[in-house]
Amino acid sequence: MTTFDVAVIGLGAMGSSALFDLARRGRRVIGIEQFEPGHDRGSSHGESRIIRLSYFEHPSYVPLARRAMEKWRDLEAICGQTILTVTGVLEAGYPGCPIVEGSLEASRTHGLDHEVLSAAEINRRFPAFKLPSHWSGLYQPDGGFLRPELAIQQFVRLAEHHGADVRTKTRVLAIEPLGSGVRVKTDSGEIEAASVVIAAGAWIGDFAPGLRPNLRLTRQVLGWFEPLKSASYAPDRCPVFILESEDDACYGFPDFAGTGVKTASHRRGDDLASADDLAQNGGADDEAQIRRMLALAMPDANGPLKAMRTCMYTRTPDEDFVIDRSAADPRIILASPCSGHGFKFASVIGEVLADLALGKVPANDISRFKLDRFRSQSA
Ligand code: PYC
Repeated sequence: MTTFDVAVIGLGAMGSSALFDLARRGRRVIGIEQFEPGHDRGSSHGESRIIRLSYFEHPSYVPLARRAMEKWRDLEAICGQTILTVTGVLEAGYPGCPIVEGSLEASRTHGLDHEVLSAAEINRRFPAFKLPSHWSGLYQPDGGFLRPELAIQQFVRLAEHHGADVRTKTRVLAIEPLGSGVRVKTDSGEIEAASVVIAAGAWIGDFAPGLRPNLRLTRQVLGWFEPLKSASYAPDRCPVFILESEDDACYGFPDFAGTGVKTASHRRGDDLASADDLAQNGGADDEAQIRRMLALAMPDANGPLKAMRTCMYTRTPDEDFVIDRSAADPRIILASPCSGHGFKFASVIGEVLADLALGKVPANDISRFKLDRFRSQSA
């Protein structure tokens, strides 16, 4: 039987990055993926993902975001492709809304570049927006968007270049701790590794049943709309945006690829019983829901529908990530429930996971993501 230093299960955002980091360090590593790298069945597809430094969720994410930014630039330098485009990020909403207040706190705590703007100032400066007059916002110039499918494919390609064994269309059936390592049984054979990183995204509960009660899988619908005034939505005029009304929070991207303005709700999402239940379609109700925010704050983006697609969030009760050793066996590392805001960190989380898998202490503080914050933690 082939033995490895580390087996990485799931080559989505976190797994592909960990695979690359380990392979680059010269480790014998295998990556196992049930579909193909960059597939559209999980949580890491859909053309664009946000990257931002001012982090409304909590200021303690900021050092991780800074390191993620460096690591994305590092990936670009190695692969020669543009993964990260800076457009600035605008967060705006009703007076006192948690997103703007949270970002302001993170900006002040960490001395980040930012501007606080009234609705009138935003509407004047960025013609993409017609925000209600009582709203206000925070603009961070250093944020922008990432290309998720391209990033994952590059991580996997580069990992293979450094000697990683990559098995796609291979389903993991069981993970069994042994005295000498961990056995991974797949539908096409078995391998053994000294440690295992489980980065299976929405499927992680299949391998860590103790974690499952703390996870909620939701179906998220992404919509692309043809802007009525296309010049206002070009990436040099329209920043990435996150907008918070009293009953929803939506995020979106300028029309950088000619595919339309992409918008989706961050708060809403129907529960899914299983990750295998995700259907690749949106319906009239989904479209109407997304259009409500466009009508309220960006009416010139509310043009003909160009596409709708779905993806999944794996939500924890506090919306913070899980990155920790399994309570059942410290050679098993769990990562990837990221509550819909994790992709931007994939570049640094790969480094963190590689450190954990090799028994090192990661340079970044990941104490916020520990399993023991859950009551049911026997993962
Ligand atoms: O990744 O920053 C993010 C994000 C916010 C809302 C949805 N994704």
